[in-house]
Formats: sequence, structure tokens, C-alpha cells
Amino acid sequence: SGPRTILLTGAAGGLGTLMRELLPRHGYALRLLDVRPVEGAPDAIVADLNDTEALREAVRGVDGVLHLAGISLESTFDKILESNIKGTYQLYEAVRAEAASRADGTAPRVVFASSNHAIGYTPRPRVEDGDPLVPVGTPRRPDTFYGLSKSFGEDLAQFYWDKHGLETVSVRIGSCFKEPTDVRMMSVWMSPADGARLFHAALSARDVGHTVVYGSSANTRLWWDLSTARALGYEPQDDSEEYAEKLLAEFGPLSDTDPAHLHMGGRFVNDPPVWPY
Ligand code: NAI
Ligand code: 15L
Repeated sequence: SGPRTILLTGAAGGLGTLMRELLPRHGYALRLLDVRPVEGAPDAIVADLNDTEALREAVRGVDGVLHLAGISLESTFDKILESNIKGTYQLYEAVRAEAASRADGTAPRVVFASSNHAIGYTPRPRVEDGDPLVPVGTPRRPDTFYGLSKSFGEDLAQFYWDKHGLETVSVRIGSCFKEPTDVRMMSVWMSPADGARLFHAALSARDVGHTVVYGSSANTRLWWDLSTARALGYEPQDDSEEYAEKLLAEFGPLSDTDPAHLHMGGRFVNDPPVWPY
């Protein structure tokens, strides 16, 4: 039946660039979209998520959408509203129109890049002292307007499943970078290779309805319950522990007083926000 075609939104970004390299190895053909040109990809669709006609064309015939596009850090409410809240709504409307136009009853599956910042004010569990891993059902406690937009995106995904039967896996990504760069990140790190494994599982598992999963590697210092991710067939292969000696020598252990060390969202919980407005 040939490779499955996936629309990758946010293809010019950090994660998009990593996934452009890794997902074809799992057998996907990628159609790329970003508001910025995508380096080395002249065929990429350069369009804003709020360009409804471009988005409608972009989802035509695809088997799934890996929705990474959006502002990926704290920003003003108005900017978050446009790109993350309205933009994600427009994506679902495009997918709904595409599904309605198909005679065979199929619909593109969405994999939504949610974030740990949807639950950023949740205290970090002291797993080493017997605290349980945090389940996906923990109440959402966004730490920023950014985190609020991810919380909204998860609700949008649930709504489009309940109302229109469109399937989504919402992945609450921890930190998906080549290497963890601080002590908190050892608990929430998702190696790029594990990221590709998880997105592949999320795109290909059967009957997901709307499923929420945490996106991380099999870290020794993990804070999250990965059972819903594993139920999709995800088997993480990496562990941040190999960086522990170096990071602990540089930063020392997590403190018991700094809010950024007491909450899962790390620096995002600090007020005033550290990210420039
Ligand atoms: P990034 O900021 O490097 O990439 C985001 C891309 O989205 C950019 O290329 C940007 O041009 C594009 N974009 C923004 N607004 C857009 C719009 N209105 N229309 C079209 N394109 C738009 O972020 P990164 O790190 O690649 O993250 C990708 C996604 O994963 C984001 O949604 C982010 O919130 C989420 N995420 C990433 C994590 C990570 O560790 N990298 C952790 C948790 C969530
Ligand atoms: C996110 O949601 C951001 O998009 C990413 O840049 C990292 O800051 C990550 O969370 C994190 O919590 O480390």
C-alpha cells in the first residue's frame, strides 16, 4: 500500500527538523507546512495555520497530521491566541472538512504536540521517596498562557472526537532535544529517536479515540506514568541517566526552595516569566 502520508505542521522548527529526518525511517512520506520557509525543502507549504484555504489543501488525502506548529514558549496572550488556539481550531476544521469529503469513511488521525506545561504547576513527585508517577488524569494546571493553549488543544481534541469522531493522540511532550541540558530535564527528556517512536505509535495504533500520553524516554528519574503511551505500542529505548554525572556536577541536585525545581513546569512557573514578552 506504500508509505503513509503525513502532514507535518511546524516543519521548520526544532522538533520538525528532527522529525523530518527520523519519521521517513518509520515508513512515512511527509508533506511539510510552516509559516516560515523550510530549509532544504522547496516543496514545503509556506502558510499560516489561519490561512484556511491553504490548510484545507494541505490535509487533502493525508493519512494523518503531526501537528507541531505553534508558538513553543511563553508569549503574549494575543499571539498565543492566534497561533495556538485559533490555529489549532483551524487545523481541526480542515481535518473535519477533509473527512466529510471522503466517500470511504476514513479520516486523518491527528497527533497533537501538547506539552508538560499544561500541567506545569503540578508539584514534581518525589519518586525516590515513594511518590507515585503522575498519571495523565492528573488535573491540568497550566503554568503559562502557552500551557493554557495546550490545555485548550487537549480539550479541542476531545471535543472533535466526541462531536465528530475525529481521532487524536495528545502527546504531553517533556523536553525533546538532542541531549538534556539541566537536572529537571533528566526527568522529562524525550530523545529524538524515542520521539519518532512515540509519534509513529500514535499515528499507527488502532482505535485511539482521544488518548493523552506523556512524551518522554525511559528515564531513571522519570516523573510520569507512561502506561497510556506504552498501550499504543511505544517502547522507549533511551534513558537520560547517561548524562547524570555531567549535569549533577554542573548544577547540583534539584533544590527544595526554588519554585522552578518544585514544579514540573520548571522555569515556566517563575513570575515574572523568564521568556521575553
Ligand atoms: P519551534 O518553535 O522550534 O517550532 C514551531 C514551528 O511552528 C516554527 O517553525 C514556527 O514557524 C511554526 N509556527 C508557529 N506559528 C505558526 C502558525 N501560526 N502557522 C504555521 N506555523 C507556525 O518549537 P519546537 O520545539 O519544534 O516544538 C514543536 C511543537 O512541539 C510546538 O507546538 C511545541 O509547543 C511542542 N512542544 C515541544 C517541546 C520540545 O521539547 N521541543 C516540548 C513540549 C511541546
Ligand atoms: C516546551 O513546551 C517547550 O516548547 C520546549 O521548548 C521546552 O521548554 C520544554 O517545554 C520543556 O519543558 O523543557
